[in-house]
Parts: sequence; structure tokens; C-alpha cells
Amino acid sequence: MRFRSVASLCCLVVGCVMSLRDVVAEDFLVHRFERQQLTEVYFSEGANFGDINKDGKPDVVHGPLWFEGPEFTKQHEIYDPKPQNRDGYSGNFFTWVYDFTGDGWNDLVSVGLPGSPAKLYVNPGKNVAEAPHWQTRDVFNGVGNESPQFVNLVGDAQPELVCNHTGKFGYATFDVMKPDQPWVWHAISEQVGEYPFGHGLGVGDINGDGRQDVIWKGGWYEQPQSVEGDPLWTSHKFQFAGPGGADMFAYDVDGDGDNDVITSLAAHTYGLAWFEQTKEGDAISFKKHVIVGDKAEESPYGILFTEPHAVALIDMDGDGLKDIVTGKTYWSHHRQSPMWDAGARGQEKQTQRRSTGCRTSPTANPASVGN
Ligand SMILES: [Ca+2]
Ligand SMILES: [Ca+2]
Ligand SMILES: [Ca+2]
Ligand SMILES: [Ca+2]
Repeated sequence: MRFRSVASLCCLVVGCVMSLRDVVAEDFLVHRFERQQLTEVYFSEGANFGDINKDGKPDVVHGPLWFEGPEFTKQHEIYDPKPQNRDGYSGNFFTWVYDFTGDGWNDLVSVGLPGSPAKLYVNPGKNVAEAPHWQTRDVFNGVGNESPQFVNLVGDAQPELVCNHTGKFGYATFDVMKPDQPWVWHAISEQVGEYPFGHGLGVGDINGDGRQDVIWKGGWYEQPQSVEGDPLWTSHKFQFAGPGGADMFAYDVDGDGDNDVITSLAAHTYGLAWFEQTKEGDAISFKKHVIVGDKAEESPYGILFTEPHAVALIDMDGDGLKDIVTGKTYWSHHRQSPMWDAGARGQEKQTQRRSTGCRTSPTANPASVGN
């Protein structure tokens, strides 16, 4: 995983292509973004946002620092900010913003190098802008996979930390009355995934039964009717990716009523694809559609980049369809990945549905990128 604060970003809007014949240059819609650099120091692989000071405006969290929105020029310390080794990995990969303590002030949970503990940081509250460093505690040891997710996976009121732990997929839950006490692990799979490292993980309802399923590069785990007693979830094998990519999603890309799967194919080399859900009898299967391959000619817009180590799915242009946001993660394996020195690059793949199917189109911009 990598987040580089200083990086150039080329944004591209692409759509999943079912009919390449209809893709013409004038269909490109170039989106421009304004770039704002938060810091010149490498502190963390990732960043996130949420309202830290309870003024109703989102703030940015980057490792040991949070930046007051909407200007993002005033920074405050959460813990001692130590510059990280550019030729190594940071001690902080992911941060999620959530009010764990229930006092109305958003707290944080952070995860570092795969296999390291999840750490809770408690927002000091009213004087957060002036407060000394936040109280912290390790709450769950051994968070594996390079795309852990903090989402509401099972049918309760709060989110769970979804990851791989000791080779099994599952989720960690916290006690809302005692969030700083050790979180409880619930395995949903046999020993199957790589641990602590491993690529490709997501959450979404694959079979349309209203229950979130867990998706990984080798298939998906179907959430049972009840998770009482921690039963193993039914495993459905499908090889979405060999090496595995980043965050995975279930989303109805082509608008035919069933959820398809979106994933990058290899976090440290090439590839982004969506997998159209198909049926073989009653069994769910998938048909691969490449959005960006390992050769420029495989992309409808001749786009080629490597290291799509993070993917987000969000409606970027407000048309009601979610778009794919990913990019080249600069320096993800330092000098080892192909095109490692091509600079960072952000990519927005805009989903467009037409009578012929759905498609995508590109954009270029300077900005920060990471994962
Ligand atoms: Ca705020
Ligand atoms: Ca709180
Ligand atoms: Ca389901
Ligand atoms: Ca579909």
C-alpha cells in the first residue's frame, strides 16, 4: 500500500465497455480537479476524511495529523508525527473515522502494515484543536490483507473491521460500551487466504438476498441468514484475479438488476476489470470485461498504468451512477513494479449505461493520489 502526498495525478474517466464500436473520441468528458498538497512529509500510506472538530465540515486525516476543513491548511497532531522512511513502509496504512465512544465526537481506528494491530484513537472532544495527543489503545492484533474494510457487514447497528486474520477471512466486532477493550474475531472461512499480506478484499451483496457478502480474489463468501454462533459462510469459488488487487465491490455495472464485481487485477502490476454476473443454471458465474489491461490497446482509450493498489466506488459526477476511482500507486513496491517510475496517477472511471451497455471515458489532472 502506498500513499504519496507529493505526486502528479492524471485522472481518467472510463466506463465499462460492452460495445467498443460506440466509443468515439467526442464522447470523452474531461473532468478537472484542483490539487491541494497537505504536506511534503511522508507520514502514512493512506488518508481518510470525516468531521473531527464537530463543526459540520469534513476534515482530512493523514496518519498522525488531521487538517481542518474546508481549507485544510491548519494541521493538528493525533500522535507524535515521525517522518517515515521513503524506501520502506509507513507504520500507518489505513484510518477510518467513527464515533466509537458514542460521545458525539468522531474517533479513529488505524491499521498499519498487514499483520499489525488495529489501534483506536479517542477524540479528546471539545478542545480537539488544541488538545495534546489522543489516547490510544491496540484493540485487535493481526489485521491481515492489504485492503481491510471498515463497513457494516452484518445486520447490526455498527460497522465491523473486515480482514484476513491468521489466513481466515472474517470480521472483528467491538463492544459499543467498551470499544477500547479487545475486539472479538468472527471467522467466516477456512484457512484460505494469504496472511498477513494478500490482495483483494471487499464487501457487497453478490446474490441479491439483501445480506452483504465478502468478496476476495478467489471468489465470495455468502452471508448466511443468521451469523449467531459464527458459522462458516458458504464459499463460492471464482478466480477474479490471480495476484489480487485492492478494494473489491459488488455493483450493478450494466444495470440488468444483478450485482457485478469490480476489482483491480494486480496491485503491483496491471489491470482493472469488471465481472458481469451471469447464471449457469442456478449457479452464479461471471464474465470478465477488461477496463485497463497490461497493454495500451486493451483499453478502449489506450490507457496504461500500473499498481492500482486502491479502488473506490463513488458517484463522482452526481448522475446517480457510481464511478470507479483508482490510479497508479507511486512507489508501491519501490523500484520493483513495472512502470514504477511513471509517477502517480489517479483514475476515475465513469460508469455510463446506454442502450448498447455501459462504458467509460478518461481525464488528466495534477493532484495527489494514493492508497
Ligand atoms: Ca470539521
Ligand atoms: Ca468519540
Ligand atoms: Ca448476499
Ligand atoms: Ca449486473
